[in-house]
Amino acid sequence: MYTQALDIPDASPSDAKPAKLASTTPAAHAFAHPELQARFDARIDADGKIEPQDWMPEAYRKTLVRQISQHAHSEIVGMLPEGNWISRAPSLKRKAILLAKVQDEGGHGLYLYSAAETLGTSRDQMLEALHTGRAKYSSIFNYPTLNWADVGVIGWLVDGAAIMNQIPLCRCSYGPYARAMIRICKEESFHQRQGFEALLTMMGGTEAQRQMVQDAVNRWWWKCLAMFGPPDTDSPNSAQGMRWGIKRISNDDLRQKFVDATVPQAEVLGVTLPDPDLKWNEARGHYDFGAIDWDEFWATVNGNGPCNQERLATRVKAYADGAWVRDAALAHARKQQQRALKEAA
Ligand code: FAQ
Repeated sequence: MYTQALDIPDASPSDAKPAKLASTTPAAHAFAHPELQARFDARIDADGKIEPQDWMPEAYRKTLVRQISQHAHSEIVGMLPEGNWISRAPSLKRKAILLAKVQDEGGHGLYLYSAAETLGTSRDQMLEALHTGRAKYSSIFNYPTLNWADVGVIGWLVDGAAIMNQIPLCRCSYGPYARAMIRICKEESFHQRQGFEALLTMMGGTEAQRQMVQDAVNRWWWKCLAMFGPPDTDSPNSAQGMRWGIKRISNDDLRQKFVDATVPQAEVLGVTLPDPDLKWNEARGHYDFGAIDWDEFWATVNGNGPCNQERLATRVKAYADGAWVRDAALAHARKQQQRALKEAA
């Protein structure tokens, strides 16, 4: 269903582009390592990969740690809204699918923390930033899942938006992140399809079930459009991220691709997307859509969404409750190491 090519669109659907592409690196750093900088720039310009052992500008490293750790946190916090429904799934089949999906999200978080660790930041540092509210995670996971249809809609729309954003990341210039994304995207594709299929089943059911789906779509649609991040004109990180080959397609272009791909799917389902301004624009060759409430988005990103406190508190408690597992694993590793040393002596 989501088979977008890994290419950059030649014609931009949006008028607003990230302003001027910034230079690759802060001048002072380039001055300190001119040869290394030149080699790095050449590799980026040739669309090559940067690996952990390669020299890289500190700003590139910092940007990657920021983005990859936020992405990892999103996957881990993203387990919570759907995890809430595992014990209440309507059938054994739906429960098994949901269990697998939520476990996948946990796995994605772990691949991503590992990718970020290759940049020299420890998992403890990243988790500390999350638990103290310094690190961001996706706005979308701060909304409640009120009924079973929300689980289907998260698969269809949230995973659908995530795939649209993540397929281009498979070509990210940083090797470990790009490689992690390939596997993640394959799994996200299953997540999206199972959500669509669950909704299709409900839409073929009773009037009450159809209303549940429509209600869930009404509540999630605009939040999913905001997930792609602020408009290109208000996106401070985009220009540099694109220059470095970390981001490949801008926030607005991805949002537009998502709308264009999703409208026909909504027609197949028989649901109405809650936007009176949504209509095909023949001249642009894209759907026009209404204005996103960016005040609500920023309030949520800044900690004031409906579930921010609950989500963070749940993660902090899970981390504290898991302390004995980490202690036991460390004690076991120490014992193994001592045994190996004794045997070698
Ligand atoms: N929520 O200058 P930009 C998933 C922040 S995974 C919160 O445009 P950038 C799977 C942004 O960080 C979903 N904050 O930033 C799943 C920046 O703040 P900073 C997560 C947001 O980095 C499905 C500021 O706004 N996916 O769903 C959001 O160039 C179902 C200015 O923004 C990823 O993380 C937001 N929505 O572009 C799991 C993908 N948008 O850091 C469970 C990787 C923007 O300067 C169930 N990340 N901000 O303090 C990316 O592609 C990029 O980082 C963007 C933002 C596109 C998210």
